[in-house]
Amino acid sequence: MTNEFPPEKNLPSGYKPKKVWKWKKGNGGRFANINRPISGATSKKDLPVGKHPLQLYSLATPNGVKVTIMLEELLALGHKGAEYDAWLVNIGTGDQFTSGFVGANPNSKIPALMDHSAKGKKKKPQRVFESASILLYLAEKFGAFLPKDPAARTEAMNWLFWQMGSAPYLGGGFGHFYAYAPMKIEYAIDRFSMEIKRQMDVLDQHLAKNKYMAGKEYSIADIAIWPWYGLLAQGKIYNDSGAYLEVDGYKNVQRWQKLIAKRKAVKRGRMVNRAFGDPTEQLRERHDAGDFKTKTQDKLDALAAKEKAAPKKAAKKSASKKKTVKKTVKKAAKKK
Ligand SMILES: N[C@@H](CCC(=O)N[C@@H](CS)C(=O)NCC(=O)O)C(=O)O
Repeated sequence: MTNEFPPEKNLPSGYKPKKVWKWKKGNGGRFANINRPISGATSKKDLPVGKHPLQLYSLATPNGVKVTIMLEELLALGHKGAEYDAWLVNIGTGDQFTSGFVGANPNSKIPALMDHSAKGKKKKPQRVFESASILLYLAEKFGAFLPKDPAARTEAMNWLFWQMGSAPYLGGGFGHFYAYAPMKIEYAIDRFSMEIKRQMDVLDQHLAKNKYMAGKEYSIADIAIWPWYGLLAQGKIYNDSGAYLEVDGYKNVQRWQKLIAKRKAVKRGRMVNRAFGDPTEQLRERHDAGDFKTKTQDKLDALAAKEKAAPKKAAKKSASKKKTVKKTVKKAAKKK
């Protein structure tokens, strides 16, 4: 490798890549504990299976939210077959490395879907992994959110694949170096800021002429792009990155992101498998449409607190009962 710059300008100063890369555990910033250069399961554990044909194993990161929005949109459209169980996969503690999850996605990344209504020759449920593959699978299964017109359909696919190629620069590139890396590296932050500003401008120019990504129709392209670029435009990811990248200036992206944010299914989808932020917006597991009303984290926490207090109350009651019995016994003894 040729290096035009003096090694003392490297980071750390004097650093030169060795001939062969070696794994140094725990030096990769936030998430270093789950990163490793090998794949496969580290523990044996089956995935839970609920009552619906569609079983989702996920977490409410932008990639996870794409699928929960899609499922909630399908249900809102009246597709009862899209009812699903959503199980929480805690990627911080390594749930993605269990044998069950690796069976659903050998790449060990959320989201992963198992369709128990589509058993193949081996009578096994169909696994679907990679968020765009899941969106396309569901769009084709239910005949929804993918334009019928061939030109518009191709445009939806163009933008769906654009998202899959572009978002890693936002998450793994900009987001990582701006928010998660163990030190701030000007070169890396500049490189990825430039690319993300370019991507936002691509979207902005396209959305100046189109209501939605594929034209007139809301589609899986919007569902894939919004959780990344819509949330970036809202300033909701990577600390204060919205101000840093001056996202308010992308007027057409702002118009589009607001239009999508208003959708009921988008609001619901964002809550599913969410285990962080405001407890009223966290539905860590979803097994029924009614769960949005009764199983958000604030409600579960209140119930747990009540249950915790209940035995104490009961113990207090029985203690005071014992005291009264003792007093009565003493009184009775005195009378004697
Ligand atoms: N290209 C994949 C990316 C999925 C992905 O990166 N998932 C992250 C969370 S957003 C993950 O599961 N990370 C866990 C890990 O890397 O071990 C998709 O779109 O489904």
